[in-house]
Amino acid sequence: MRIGISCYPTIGGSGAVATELGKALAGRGHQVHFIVTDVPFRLGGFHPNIYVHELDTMTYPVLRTPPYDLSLAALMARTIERYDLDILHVHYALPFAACAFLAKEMVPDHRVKVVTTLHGTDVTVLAQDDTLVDVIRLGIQKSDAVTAVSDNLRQQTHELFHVNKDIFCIYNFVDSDVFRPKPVQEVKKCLASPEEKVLLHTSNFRKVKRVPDVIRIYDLVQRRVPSRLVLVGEGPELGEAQNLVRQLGLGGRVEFLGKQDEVAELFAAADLFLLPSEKESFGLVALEAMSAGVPVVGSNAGGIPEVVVHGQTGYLADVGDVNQMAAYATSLLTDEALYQSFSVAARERAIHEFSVDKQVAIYEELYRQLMERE
Ligand code: GMT
Repeated sequence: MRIGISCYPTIGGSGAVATELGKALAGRGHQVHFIVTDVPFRLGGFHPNIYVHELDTMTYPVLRTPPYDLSLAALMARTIERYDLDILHVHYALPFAACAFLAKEMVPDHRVKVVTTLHGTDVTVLAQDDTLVDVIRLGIQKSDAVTAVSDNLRQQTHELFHVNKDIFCIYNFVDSDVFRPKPVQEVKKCLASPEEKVLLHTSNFRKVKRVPDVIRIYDLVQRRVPSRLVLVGEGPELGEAQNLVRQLGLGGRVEFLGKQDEVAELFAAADLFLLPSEKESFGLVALEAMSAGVPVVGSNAGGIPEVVVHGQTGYLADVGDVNQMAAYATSLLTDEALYQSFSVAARERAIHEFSVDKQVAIYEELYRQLMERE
């Protein structure tokens, strides 16, 4: 098949999933065309069967803002025609599904089918903006198929948009050869001393991630467990997080590593992953942690319970209940037998339920069904 993929190429779960999907499809012999504003961050080196079409936006003094969405739609249309795409798979309703709709209108005789994957923020956050609701709904409604990365997101989309359309839940996936428990003593040595545990959190430090809760949980845990907290990522709440660390006197034990491209080694060096988010459609980072054999303690928001099994691969509590989350974390980190059983179960679940092969085959089947449709 010839498949176009559009996504946000910057660091983030949706871009990671879209890029890994493209790589996996190319590895299965499909021709993949990324239609993007930048080379996707997870693309890595050269991959046979992968083409990258980068958007060049026009600037002109009269235009206060470059017509980015329109240029993207035009590039999609051109790529559909030039490479005779069978499928255009866009990740995020906004702006990509709307752009794909426009692109299709530009090539009305072409049989290309549009698949939109909803990743969460497009539905749970952007839909709160009245001015965007109709555009998101249009993109969803006009797609040939719509998927959501969790059942929770699928349901929420129906509740918020009342779209008259089937939405299929296709879970995200993880490469368990990349995210795997490894003897990463070198990395671990840089993060903590041998007797200390490492608690990890990675995110884009937006409010929905509740990074202050991560720090408060750690503050309670470190009173009983010799440990360090490692924070990876950057975003609007970074300053507040740094202030809180200072206020709580945790300066020497909390490490802010900033944005990191290669996180697999950090996951492998961690003992526990914290994800106390207010909203989370899936929680790809939780899956990556589990794949590395790292149990997760977090909130039961959104799709997280579909990934992390409470009491088996981690523990979940209500959003904001830092005392409960800290108690769970402490119990895992102080009971070696319990910890080992969670670690093994976490990796097994990642391998069996969320493998690349399993989930990518589901996307391929969806593409095939659409191509057979007139
Ligand atoms: O979590 C974010 O803020 C980033 C966001 C994105 O657009 O990349 O992540 C969303 O998509 C990921 C991949 O499907 C999911 O794992 C995240 O749960 C989801 N984030 C939210 O729903 C807040």
